Amino acid sequence: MSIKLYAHPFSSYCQKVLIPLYENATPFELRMLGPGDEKVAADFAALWPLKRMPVLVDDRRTVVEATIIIEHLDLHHPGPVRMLPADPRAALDVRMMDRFFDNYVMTPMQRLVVDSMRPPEHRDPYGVAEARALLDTAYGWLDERMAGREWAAGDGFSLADCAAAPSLFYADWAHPIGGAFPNVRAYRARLLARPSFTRAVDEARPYRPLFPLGAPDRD
Ligand SMILES: N[C@@H](CCC(=O)N[C@@H](CS)C(=O)NCC(=O)O)C(=O)O
Repeated sequence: MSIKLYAHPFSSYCQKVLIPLYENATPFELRMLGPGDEKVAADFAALWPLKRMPVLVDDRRTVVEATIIIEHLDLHHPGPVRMLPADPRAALDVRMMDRFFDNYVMTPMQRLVVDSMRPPEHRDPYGVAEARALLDTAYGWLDERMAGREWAAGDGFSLADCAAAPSLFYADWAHPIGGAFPNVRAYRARLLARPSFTRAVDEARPYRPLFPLGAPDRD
């Protein structure tokens, strides 16, 4: 099998890449990154010393960064569900929304999670408050954007929705999307009902006790 994915099912950025793989039933081999497999961990560190997952190896090419992995799959292993529209102008809107979800939803969500894992004397309440404020602003902007829309960009499911699904999934756990943002809540529910993401969420279910802030009893 030519595609190998170094990943863990509970990781948000790994789920981002699992979604298009499942959408298109693309065959791949999962190199599971978890405690206990020193060989996989060593291979991963050698491939990408920054040690951020996912990492994809396609024959001899190593591809890092979830967005670029999805672009790589769309280019080299296209399936029936294209993640980038053929029209470059439409693709730009998809990429813009992909950046929105990574920078303004995933990043502050991760900041909340990482802060909760620090020893108490190294916690950063100011940074946590900043992250919560950024999430509220992002939810507000997205709520207006999603009014009357099914997916984040264009007419169909895309890279932007791959970024949205895990970021909104975990952001809602870390900093709940309140009733003031009904379009964001409805969009998150649509993403959860998408079979590719349902599958990713189900495969990650056994790891929920690992969520440092405590996983809520839902979803
Ligand atoms: N910019 C990277 C971010 C990847 C990332 O942050 N991955 C997390 C898991 S969701 C990770 O590897 N964390 C391990 C660490 O921080 O040491 C991408 O888009 O792929």
